[in-house]
Amino acid sequence: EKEYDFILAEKKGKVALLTLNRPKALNALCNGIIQDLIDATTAIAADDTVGAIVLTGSTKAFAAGADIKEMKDKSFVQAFSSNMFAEWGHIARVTKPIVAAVNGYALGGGCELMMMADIVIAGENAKFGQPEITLGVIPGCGGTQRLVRAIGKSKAMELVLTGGMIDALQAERDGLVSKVVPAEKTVDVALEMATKIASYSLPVAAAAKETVNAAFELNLAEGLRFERRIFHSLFALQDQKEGMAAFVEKRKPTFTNT
Ligand code: CO8
Repeated sequence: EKEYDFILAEKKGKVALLTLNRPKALNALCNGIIQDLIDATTAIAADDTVGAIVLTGSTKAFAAGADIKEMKDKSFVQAFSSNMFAEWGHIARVTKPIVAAVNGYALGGGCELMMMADIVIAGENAKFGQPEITLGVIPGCGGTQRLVRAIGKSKAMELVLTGGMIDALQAERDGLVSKVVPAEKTVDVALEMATKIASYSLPVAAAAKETVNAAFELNLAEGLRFERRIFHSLFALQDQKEGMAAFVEKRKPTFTNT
């Protein structure tokens, strides 16, 4: 377990629990938080004992967006030549499954970070929105792209163009989150789900994640072909032999990530 400035990183069995921890600014996503997240997920990638990640914030805020104070005086040239926010893509490329446990505000970059996770568990008090238009900008980290794929054009347009918020139940109806639970249970439910995911073969879970994510990039014929090829490749794993043998022998499988 390593110390970070802006996040807490703990191991709960086979799950890494990452907690955004910048309470004074409602977890506004300054460069330091992002760097900590990149460093922590890089360490997790190299750790065979971790099978899944839970990403959470505080009771009041998952994250209230990119840090407005940090970016407000930037010039176009500074934004462009530093390719501002490009480094966020790292989180979307993490190969281990990420369950986001969201309480309170998930706004702007906070909502965008959440959409880089694979599954979202929301507390009843969660609120989601893309308020960038109220600041004179637009979403810059997937809010115009992932949100449309998640909830469709009209609902995404409404959030992006009005800057308004939706609550947890609306987000569940819209398909932005998979489950709504009492706020005090959000992290436990996410940990339970991540623990289940981490009990399976690591390479198989990574293959499942990559293949589902390919649905966002590929047309149907290419996606089905990609799926079938990945499926074929899993027959090279000991864990496929073990999983199927265990079924036939009516016992629990012991996966070895090989
Ligand atoms: N950036 C910097 N500081 C923030 C942010 C933020 N996004 N959000 C809150 N804070 C700070 C406040 O300034 C305040 O600090 P201080 O005490 O020093 O004044 C502290 O957090 C507490 O906030 P409030 O007093 O405002 O708390 P309230 O409970 O009254 O209100 C809200 C909570 C409604 C969430 C309110 O804080 C708010 O509207 N925040 C801004 C939300 C927003 O507009 N987010 C979008 C940011 S822009 C963005 O994300 C662009 C994305 C581009 C790509 C992103 C990639 C990461």
